[in-house]
Amino acid sequence: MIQQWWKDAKFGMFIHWGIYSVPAGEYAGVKTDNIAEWIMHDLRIPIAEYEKFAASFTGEHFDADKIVRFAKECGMKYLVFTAKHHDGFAMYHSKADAYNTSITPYKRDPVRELKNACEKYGIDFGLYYSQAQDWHDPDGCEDGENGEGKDFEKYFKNKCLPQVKELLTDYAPVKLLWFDTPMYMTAEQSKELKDFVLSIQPDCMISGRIGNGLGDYVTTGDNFIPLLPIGYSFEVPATTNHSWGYNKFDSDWISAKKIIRRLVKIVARGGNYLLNVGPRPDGSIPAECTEILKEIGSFLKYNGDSIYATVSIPPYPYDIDWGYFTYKPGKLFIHVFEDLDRVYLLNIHNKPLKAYLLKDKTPLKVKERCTCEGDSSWLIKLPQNRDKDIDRVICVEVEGAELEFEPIKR
Ligand code: JFZ
Repeated sequence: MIQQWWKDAKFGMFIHWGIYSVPAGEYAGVKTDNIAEWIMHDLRIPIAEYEKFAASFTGEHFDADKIVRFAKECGMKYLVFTAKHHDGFAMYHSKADAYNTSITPYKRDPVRELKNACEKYGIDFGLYYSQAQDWHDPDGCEDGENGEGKDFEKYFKNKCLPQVKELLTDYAPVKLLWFDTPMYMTAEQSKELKDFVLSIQPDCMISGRIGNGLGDYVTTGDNFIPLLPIGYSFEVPATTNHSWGYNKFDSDWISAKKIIRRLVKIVARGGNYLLNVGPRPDGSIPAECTEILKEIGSFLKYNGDSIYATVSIPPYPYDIDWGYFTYKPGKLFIHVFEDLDRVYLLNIHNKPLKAYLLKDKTPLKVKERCTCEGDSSWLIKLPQNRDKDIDRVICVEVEGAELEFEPIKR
């Protein structure tokens, strides 16, 4: 069931870390042109060859405490870590399957370390688990194969369910299980998995990609932001470059400005944003990525009230191209992306009581007037944007618990 902590959180950290970070986008002199964690599949690397990457997985700079503290400083409220990706390698000390971090020189258990750090810093803890695809298990699914000669039930009962059980019991409470790519799973299998999770942890949330419409919310395609309210809670998973797992060639970083504005857009439409980091095999995170996250953190430090615990609102009847609205009972936040010297708005029904720039409380005046056509209007003059803020957030305290837009009159 959807939980309030998740609805209020809005912004989380996704971590894709596994032995795919060792080849980091290149195997035997061939570069993959797809996301790096798919290299085993895309370059047809034989299991015995791929297993060898475990020997170079050193993790000496992996510091769960530092990562979680950093996520918190950047304004992230929850964390989702890849406990097992499609390559079948478990990133924790699994008793159900020996193919896990114990066999690497790193040896440690990052699920344990991240869980402890999340508890320490008050970050809600979630785990990613590839429930259908497993390219290491002879009976796991693989994209593009029809499963001939495979006994999926065997994999499902002998690896998937036992590992899910381990995760839910040894690292409890897991607040969110992020299942992925449910390919070929029947409705019965998705239902069995869901019931199994809930029998162990009734409060555990389940991502949309458990399959067959059984998730607690919709997981959209990467960076696909719904245009209109879809009637369900949703989460947009996304990267800061292209790949989820570390890819040494992927230097096409997305600017913090773009990411901050995407966050605002997603939150304005009622969704959550789960933003990825892909550590190197030594556990370090590329500086380009941490710089982007820091900038988002400095925006949220002063403007977080316009993001966290906001609620979805009806669509504004006009297509404004300079920003977005977010709302929580009694407070309308107007996000201004452009260097406007005034904001003029029609058809907001609620009475404005008080207005200010959110980041420093600079008082602003809302001039109310009825247009010749009888529409209500607000005029808010803005001071110069000396700091060149990516998003200037105006907070207008309003009457009424619900935000109401008046329909466009004929
Ligand atoms: C999946 C994984 O295959 C990928 O490696 C990564 O973990 C990502 C977060 O999730 O990739 C997907 C799955 C579904 C869609 C897009 C990428 N989709 O529905 O558009």
